[in-house]
Amino acid sequence: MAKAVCVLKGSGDTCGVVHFTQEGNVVTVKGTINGLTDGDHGFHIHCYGDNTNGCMSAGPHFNPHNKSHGAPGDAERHVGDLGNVTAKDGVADFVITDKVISLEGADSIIGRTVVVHEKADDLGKGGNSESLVTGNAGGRLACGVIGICQ
Ligand SMILES: [Cu+2]
Ligand SMILES: [Zn+2]
Repeated sequence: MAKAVCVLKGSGDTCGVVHFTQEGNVVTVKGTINGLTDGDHGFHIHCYGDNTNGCMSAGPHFNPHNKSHGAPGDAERHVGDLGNVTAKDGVADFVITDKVISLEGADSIIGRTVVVHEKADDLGKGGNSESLVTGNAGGRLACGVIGICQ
C-alpha cells in the first residue's frame, strides 16, 4: 500500500498534518488542521512542491488534464480539487476518499503541495471566471510538500 504524508505550515497560526494512503485506485486522505476559523476552507493539491516564497510558490491547482476547477465529484475538475474541509472550534478533522488523485503514475501528487485556504471553495459554481480557476478560496493559510512515507 502506497503512503504519503504532508506537514502544513504557514505564516500565521494554521498548521496541520495530512496522511494519504492508496489501495487500488482509492486514495484516503486523513488529516487534522488547527488554527482555522470555523466553517469551510478550500483544500487542494497545488502543482509544484516549491515553498521557496511560502505557499505562493506552489503555483495553481494540479491540473494535468487541462480542465476547469470543480467539485471533487465532478467530471470537470482539476486533479487537485479536493473541495473543502470544515473546522469546528478551530480544528478541521477530516477523512476524504478520492479516486482522481493518485500516489503513483501520471496523476501522482507526490512532490506537489497541499494548500488550505482562507475561505470556502465555491466548487466552480461561483458564477465568475475565477470560480473556474480557484473556486474563490482566497489566501493560502498553510501548505506543505507531499512526501513518501513508511
Ligand atoms: Cu488551493
Ligand atoms: Zn481547482
